[in-house]
Amino acid sequence: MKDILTAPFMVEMIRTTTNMYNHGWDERNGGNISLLLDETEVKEYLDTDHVIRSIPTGFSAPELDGRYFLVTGTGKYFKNVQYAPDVNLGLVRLCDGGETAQLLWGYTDGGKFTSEFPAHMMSHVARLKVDSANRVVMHCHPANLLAMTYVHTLDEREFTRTLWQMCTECIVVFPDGVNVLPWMLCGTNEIGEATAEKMLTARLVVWSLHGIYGAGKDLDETFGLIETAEKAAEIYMKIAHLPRVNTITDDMMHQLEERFGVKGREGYLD
Ligand code: 2HA
Ligand code: ZN
Repeated sequence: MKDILTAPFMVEMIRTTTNMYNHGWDERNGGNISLLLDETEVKEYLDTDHVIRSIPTGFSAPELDGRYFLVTGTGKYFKNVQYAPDVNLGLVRLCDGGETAQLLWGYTDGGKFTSEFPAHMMSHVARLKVDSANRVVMHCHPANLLAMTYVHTLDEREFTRTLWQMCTECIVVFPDGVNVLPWMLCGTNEIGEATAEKMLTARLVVWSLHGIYGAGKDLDETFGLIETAEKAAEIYMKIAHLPRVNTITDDMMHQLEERFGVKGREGYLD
């Protein structure tokens, strides 16, 4: 059996949580990540018959029965993942229709998965319906996106259009735009269901006055997605209070669509 700390998925998870912390997106215990793994890759590192303990999830997700996830722990700091991955991360397999998570590795201090586990698992179900290559759900608290939800309308079309106008490449990176949830109590099945519903039409879901969710095929791509939206929000927060002299017009965005072979969300461009 190979050392799980050398597994590419583990190395990438450690690098990503560290990088996110260094970006200031994950203060204290802020943020969480879940990464869907293939059973064959897990079996290279773990005896999958050896269940350390079983943890009730509090929701059902029959679509994910038997699936493996590497997940950040509740109350744990992204800052510390690199120093003690086995305490701050856990590898679980869902069973009983998603109602139980079998711990196969990690959470060695007796901990468990993130409080946002419902939002993560329900979002995986939603994204897998529209993109079978989806593997990652990522949540964090980037300052400018968060700030923007205090001063910008939460209308999804308007929010998306503003972000697209802030950097030329935005419409290319997230042509499906950004969906927006109003403030809701975090850590609940309700916000999980609402997030998953929004994930059916976009890979980015803003939680107003809280943070953002991103989804993608790997950690690098999902990080880059949030990074791009956050950069756009940063530009917005720099210019929102100033007279706008120039902007990226809808005509320019149509040129980008053609050049890069993408299609902006239906009805979002004039
Ligand atoms: O657990 O970000 O939304 C930390 C969070 C909860
Ligand atoms: Zn959060």
